[in-house]
Amino acid sequence: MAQQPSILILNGPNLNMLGTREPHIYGAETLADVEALCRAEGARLGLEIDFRQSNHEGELVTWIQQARENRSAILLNAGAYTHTSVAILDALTAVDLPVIEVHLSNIFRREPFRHHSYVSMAARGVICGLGSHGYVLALQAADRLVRAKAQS
Ligand code: CA2
Repeated sequence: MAQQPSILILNGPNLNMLGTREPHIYGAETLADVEALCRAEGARLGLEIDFRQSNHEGELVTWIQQARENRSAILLNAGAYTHTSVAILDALTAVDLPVIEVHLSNIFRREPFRHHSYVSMAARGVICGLGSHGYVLALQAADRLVRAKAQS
């Protein structure tokens, strides 16, 4: 592979608030801490990391569409849009890249409305309930998928 694979890491609404409230659910780390973890793991694996957050559904859709041009895989914590957004599902389906869905909390131990994920229908795998370490595990999974595809 000539260039480093590039991984788009997208974070949805309210994840910019991490570390300020509800640490018993989401942990005490800020989103900047999660980004630093991802950058460290990306450097270890030889992956370029593009880490973003938006509170706007349409902006997330646009970023997913643009990933087709120059990204190798997408890690997505769509926040509450996980449970509501057909638009994000459609964008993920169309982009034709490996998608790993990540959640900090274990959505299956929470309210019933969090048990259904539209994102899962387009995801190769889902990691939830492991806090920020889930992002690290998801990057390892993306690395494996991308390198296996490059060899095939
Ligand atoms: O567990 C996750 O990662 C979630 O995607 C987080 C979303 C939630 O709607 C999903 O059901 C599960 C919410 C993120 C909001 O994060 C906050 C953190 C601190 C203060 C306020 C919100």
